[in-house]
Amino acid sequence: MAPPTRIGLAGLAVMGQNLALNIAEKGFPISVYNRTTSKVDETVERAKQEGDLPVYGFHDPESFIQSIQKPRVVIMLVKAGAPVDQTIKTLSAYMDKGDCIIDGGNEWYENTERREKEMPGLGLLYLGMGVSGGEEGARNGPSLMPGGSFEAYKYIEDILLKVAAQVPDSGPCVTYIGKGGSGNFVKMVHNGIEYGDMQLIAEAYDVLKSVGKLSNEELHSVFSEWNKGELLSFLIEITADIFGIKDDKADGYLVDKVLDKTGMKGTGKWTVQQAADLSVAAPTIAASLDSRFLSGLKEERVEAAKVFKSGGFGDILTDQVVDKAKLIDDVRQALYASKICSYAQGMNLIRAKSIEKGWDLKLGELARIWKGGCIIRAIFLDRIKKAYDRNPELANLLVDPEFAKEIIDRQSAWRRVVCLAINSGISTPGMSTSLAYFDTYRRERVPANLVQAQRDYFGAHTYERVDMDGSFHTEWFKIAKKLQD
Ligand code: NBP
Repeated sequence: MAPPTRIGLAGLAVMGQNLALNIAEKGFPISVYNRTTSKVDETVERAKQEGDLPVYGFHDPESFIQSIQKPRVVIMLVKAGAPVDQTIKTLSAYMDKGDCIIDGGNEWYENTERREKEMPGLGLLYLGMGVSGGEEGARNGPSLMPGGSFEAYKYIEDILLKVAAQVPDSGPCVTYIGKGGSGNFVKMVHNGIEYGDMQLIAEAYDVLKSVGKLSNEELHSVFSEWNKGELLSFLIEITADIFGIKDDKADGYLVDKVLDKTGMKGTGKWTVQQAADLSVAAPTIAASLDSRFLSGLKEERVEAAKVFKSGGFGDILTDQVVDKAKLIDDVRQALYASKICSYAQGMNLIRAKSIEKGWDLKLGELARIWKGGCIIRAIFLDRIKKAYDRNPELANLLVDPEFAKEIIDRQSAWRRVVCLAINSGISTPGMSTSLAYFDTYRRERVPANLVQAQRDYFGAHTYERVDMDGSFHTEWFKIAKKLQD
């Protein structure tokens, strides 16, 4: 079949190439283009190899655009930021009124909103669409988070419904997210939650390995077992796999040879910055970001370890005998309870932004489209969806009756793990701060009264009282001085 094709895709690196093949495989002929033309030929060759898929390659932007049926839709999958602006400029020169551009990258949501505002000047429609699931998801079914022009969404809805991951009982992992940059914002928070999940899993590993002295073989079987229950998820599954993989360059397991330095591309940092801007507490996600920063100080940590070792301060502070089976069960429960806190924070951040921007986002629907395709896919998301179905106005996942019960049932194990880690000198910032989040949120009275009194003392910031309405100020200093005299 010759063009016109149904859709175009520009940007054929890992994500673009795989998404293009996925779209073609679902029966939609697709035109493809990339700045460096060798990637175009590579994609067309792959399409041939993978079953003669209807992928048509173009080396110049004009013939690429002309090959697509009108109104034209082009998905861009290029590096976020300036490359997106440059690609829009290149492609829009040949596009007509009513055509649509979709940015599928991890873009900062305000960039999407700026571009969306510029589009009417060009007569074009615009969508910012989060795509999650990495290379494998893009090829076989990602979770898609399109936001922006609803008209544009409706035009390609049939494609997205087929291309997205399909989850039995809950359908394709795509929904129209909302207006403006909401698709990118939701994808950003998804990534922040992903940071939290990965950190909590890493802490579970550290406690089991460093305190419980579990071998890689034991860790492999523990995580495989966990993946059959409430923790069933993509990240637990790949973690189990990692513990089973031997080094192909030397003796032992590969995981022990990987340098303990975590990279990052920015979406976790944006999530934490947004949480601060919106005054939403997201300590689990922030702890995972801080842990990545600290992991990057490898050389400093090596020196610090020497300083403390020479002072008689070993890596593990206690050498207590632990009951392995009990420890494994406790860590499982601590991981699950911490995860509830992390998701509660992410969801509250999305809700706060939705209110600020008037996006009217449906939190339960987001949990549904994250059930397949994406990195945080997990059986757990079904419970979150049900919690928001029960009460769309739920103030916090922690107070959903089912989650509240789950936390109460697990809190003793959770406290034991955090205490054991602290006493052993093993840092569990994600689990510890999740517990602190829970313990702060569930308490009727917290020591903020003292902080407010201090603020009024030195800055006359005033305070409210528990027993009468109004705003009060006390001359604390004068009274204290009188008492001293
Ligand atoms: P990259 O983010 O590595 O970007 C490479 C692509 O951008 C290539 O096609 C490259 O063209 C193009 N590009 C660049 Br760089 N500068 C350009 C410019 N000035 N003009 C035109 N094209 C330009 O690709 P990726 O890893 O496939 O990711 C694509 C998007 O999807 C990103 O926003 C990423 O954050 C997001 N994402 C990635 C993943 C993942 O797992 N990798 C997952 C989810 C989302 P060239 O070939 O000519 O250099």
